[in-house]
Amino acid sequence: MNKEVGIGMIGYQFMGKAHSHAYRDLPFYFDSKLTPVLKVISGRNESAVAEAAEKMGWQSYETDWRKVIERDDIEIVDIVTPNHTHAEIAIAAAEAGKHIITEKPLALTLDEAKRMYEAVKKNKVKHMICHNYRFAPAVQFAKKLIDDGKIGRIYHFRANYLQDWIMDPDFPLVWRLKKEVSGSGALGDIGAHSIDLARFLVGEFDELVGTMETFIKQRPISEMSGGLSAKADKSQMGEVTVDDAVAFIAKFENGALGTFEASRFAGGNRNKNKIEINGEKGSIRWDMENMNNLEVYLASDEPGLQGFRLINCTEEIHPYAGAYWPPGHIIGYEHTFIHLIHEFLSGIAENYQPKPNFDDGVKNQQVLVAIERSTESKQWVKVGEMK
Ligand code: SOE
Repeated sequence: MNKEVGIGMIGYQFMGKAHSHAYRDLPFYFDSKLTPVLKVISGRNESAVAEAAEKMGWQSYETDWRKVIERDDIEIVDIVTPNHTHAEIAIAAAEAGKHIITEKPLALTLDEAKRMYEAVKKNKVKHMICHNYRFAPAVQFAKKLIDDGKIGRIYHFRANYLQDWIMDPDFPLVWRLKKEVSGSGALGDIGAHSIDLARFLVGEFDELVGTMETFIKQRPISEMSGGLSAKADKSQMGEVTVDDAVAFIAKFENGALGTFEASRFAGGNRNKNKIEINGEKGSIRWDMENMNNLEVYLASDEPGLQGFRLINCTEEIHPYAGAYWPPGHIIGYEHTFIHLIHEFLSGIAENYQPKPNFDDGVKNQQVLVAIERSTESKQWVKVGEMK
């Protein structure tokens, strides 16, 4: 029988659901040497958090996150709250000796992100940031192909992360549209995922130039937390203080060239998280909306048969896939979180520091800051110089 590990989750909405599901399903498919126990979930709205606790299978709930961190039976604190709360909660959790998993982006500012990283290092706890898309079997397999030299030297990394959920001008001013709560808009919310995929598959950023745009500058003020098709009464309007879209080009330390676009104004694209890599020996394409598939082109294929082949990454040989069903039986979005949490629990059980972690969160945040600086200055910016 595996040792049990007590989980305390702060927050309970969209990501709370994704993480709760992952803890519950994980032991069914993977042996992480630790069995997660959903001890306590917290949120400020008592009736809503009580309902979430009941529905998602948590043993208890709290309305003050500090009570979660004080509990001796909690070894892991999972932070799924809006971005402006990550630093305070994570630093308090680290000081209480808890292992920590945090939603992305790591923090509101680079300074906060660095303080979070210092706190986890000082208190010797394990930490992860929830860039779940790297855990799709097809993305992990792409990484293996690159590491095995199948693609050769990488020339291009191309990413579009496109959504359209705020295109309606009547969509309310939710927290993701307020800089003081979210840090940035499309940039940190979805662009950060593309940046993570780039760092995972290609390497570190050297320099970049970019620009950001806010198309709808005023929106109705509303108490709504912001369901995807929310509409609000327009009697009171407030300012949108984040970007709606961002585009940038980058050079990587290894000489590859990157082109990136992240937008919440790309009509018809619900969650189009797409990448393409072109190297000296081949190319790779992946798209989250068909997440089990990887398109691979190998220049070594015989003439006449060259082109992108479609690989359904559901075979035993594809990372994580063998834990589920026979080949061809696909998995989905929620499974990327299971894989990430499996990696986290394995890191704790086997005493290694899993990735992506707070160090990756800081490096990702440096790229976010560089894009903001470049937008202001209209100049190329060195990512490593961001303080
Ligand atoms: C909303 O844009 C959102 O839920 C992001 O916050 C997530 O990180 C992304 O995976 C899906 O879209």
